[in-house]
Amino acid sequence: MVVIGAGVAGIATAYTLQQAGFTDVVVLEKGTDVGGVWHWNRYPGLTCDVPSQIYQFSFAPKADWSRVWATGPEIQQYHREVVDRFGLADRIRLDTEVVSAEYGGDTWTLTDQRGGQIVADFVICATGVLHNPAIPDIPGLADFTGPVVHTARWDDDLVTDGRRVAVIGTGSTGVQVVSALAPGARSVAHFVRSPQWILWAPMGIRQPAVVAHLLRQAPRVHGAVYDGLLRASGLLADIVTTPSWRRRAVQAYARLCLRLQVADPELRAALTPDYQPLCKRQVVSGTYYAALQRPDTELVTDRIERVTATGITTADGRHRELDLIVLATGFRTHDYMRPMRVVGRDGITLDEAWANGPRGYRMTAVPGFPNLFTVLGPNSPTGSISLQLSAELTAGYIAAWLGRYRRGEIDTVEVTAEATDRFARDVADAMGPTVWNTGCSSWYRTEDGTIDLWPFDRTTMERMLGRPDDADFIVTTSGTGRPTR
Ligand code: N01
Repeated sequence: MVVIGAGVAGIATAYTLQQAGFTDVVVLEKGTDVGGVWHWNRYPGLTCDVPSQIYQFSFAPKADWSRVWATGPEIQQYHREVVDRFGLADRIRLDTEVVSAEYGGDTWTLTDQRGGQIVADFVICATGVLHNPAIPDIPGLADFTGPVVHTARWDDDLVTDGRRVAVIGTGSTGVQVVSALAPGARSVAHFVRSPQWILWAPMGIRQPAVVAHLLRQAPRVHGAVYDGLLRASGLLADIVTTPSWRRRAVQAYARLCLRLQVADPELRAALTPDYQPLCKRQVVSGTYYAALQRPDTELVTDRIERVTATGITTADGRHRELDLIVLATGFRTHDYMRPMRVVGRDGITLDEAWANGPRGYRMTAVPGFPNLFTVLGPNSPTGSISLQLSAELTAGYIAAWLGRYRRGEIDTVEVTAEATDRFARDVADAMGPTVWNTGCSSWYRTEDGTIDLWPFDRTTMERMLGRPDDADFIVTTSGTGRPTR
């Protein structure tokens, strides 16, 4: 069987399958390293805005994070260590991009970028969400004579100190990169189309050495800390999914952060979003508002009209001379395993199946695509539940199907369209009262307007992924126990 992707989802899957006794597993990864987003994102200021003691695999607790919110490089190092520690490296083929996956005769044939082929009984797409950079269609962008870099493809040789830098976009990434570049750059112009609410948190705080010592000495305490944080994230799920005083309190805090940190009424007005806090993926920062108020940093809310050879012209006719343009413009978040060409049963392509947006059953199965599963697939950007836990639960669910295959109980398994539609209806109903549905544009929305998130709590996720629900699947069987490919 083949797992595509060696990021958070792929590592969780490889580990889970190994624990379940599957030895014939190959992980194909297009990057030159494991880690997924943590390999591809190397922009200055990269920090995880989820506390590290929960941003980790349940099976690989790390006691000695250097900071409460770890930096990108430390998280990436953690992924390498996990892969080594659990002996997963031998299964992973780096620099191997799957360009097509085609189903026929009960098997999948995968082709990589060099034309190499591999045949598999099962394919598990752990290809990520924040994966394909979104490059904005701004007139003249190609004419700029200086460097133009997307944050997810940062060039380590890029010099920013002493330069006039433009940063376009104000999601979690734009806010981090502006904060990091402002102190060294000659100037930073932050081009913001829609301002974001920003929750203040002391993101640079160190994790005291004594904590690491304690957690190492007492693994049970470490486990209790992890469980406690999981429970605390349940509170976050409640806040985003259910209107209540708790949601209003967090929203009031977001407004307070702006009021307390930005004194100038004009700047504050320009930074005030026209939608509710928490509606978009919430940005957390302890440094952004301060960075923006430096004399050499500027907020630009006028629409970008065009990029010229030497800078950016805005709709008010002003032209700013620049040395470097940073695109913090996010990702094509609904691509999932695309641009890989995926061809399922009866020649149906994933593009055809998803013509109206990505659609999957319980984040993991797609009608028309037998013996194919996704980990962190549609509806999996949870917005509130640990991604690692979501990936581990999904991998366990898939392992249950694979176990049935190994025992000869099934040959093929495919989710029904009816079950997938029912799941989509349940998701849509549950989305109603969520904060994501209160009127903002965000990367959570698909082209047809649905919200591609998980609107349920963790208990529901655990129940839905607890064990396969046969009634929702079509299985075929010839009844022969077999080794797997
Ligand atoms: O991307 P985004 P991101 N002209 O899509 C703007 C995770 N993450 O990379 O809102 C001008 O949020 C766009 O403007 P608008 C986290 O889940 C995690 O920042 O469309 N502007 C928006 O401001 C996060 O949510 C960490 O009007 C244009 C921005 O670009 C996710 O990654 C750290 C434009 C895109 O924001 C994505 O965040 C970093 C255009 N043509 C990221 N096109 C952690 O700490 C787009 N924009 C874990």
